[in-house]
Amino acid sequence: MDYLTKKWKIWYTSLDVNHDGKISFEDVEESRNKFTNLHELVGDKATGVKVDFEKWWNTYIFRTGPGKEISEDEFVDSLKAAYNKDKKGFKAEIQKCFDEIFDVIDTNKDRSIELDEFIYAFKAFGHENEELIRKAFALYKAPSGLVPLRDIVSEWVKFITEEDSSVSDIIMEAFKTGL
Ligand SMILES: [Ca+2]
Ligand SMILES: [Ca+2]
Repeated sequence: MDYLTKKWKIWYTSLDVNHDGKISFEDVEESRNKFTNLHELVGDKATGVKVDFEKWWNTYIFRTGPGKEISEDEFVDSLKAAYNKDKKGFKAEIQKCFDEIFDVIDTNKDRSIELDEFIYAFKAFGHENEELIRKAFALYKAPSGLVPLRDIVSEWVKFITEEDSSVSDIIMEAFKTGL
């Protein structure tokens, strides 16, 4: 459980887009604005992405109520409760969580993530160090430069749900670099 708790805290920090120490609706606004600006989305596409972002945050991140500021303790406690109640159900929820966000991040809808999509996604979530983002992308060892959506999602699901710290974990490695 300690290992999972440690990773959930890293996840919490990674979602604090404006780096003010808490997750609030401001992080939703900032992430979706950055994302649409970086991809230069306009009109219906921009609106669709903004709606999808808000829905994702409300469904999976604001665990105490839609758009309601959530502290690190509340976030971790809520994940812990869900995990302890039903591990299989928790894993299924996290699978959906990352399926949904990567569907949005895959802007060209080719069911894979290329370097630019990867960089824009991390930048949208407040991670600006492009060198570290590039290094993290390289961890996927994608010879074609395209990481299939299912591979990228399964790594995130492992990061959030795997309690065995001896299992190799790309996301954990990436965050260890200071990403
Ligand atoms: Ca914040
Ligand atoms: Ca893509």
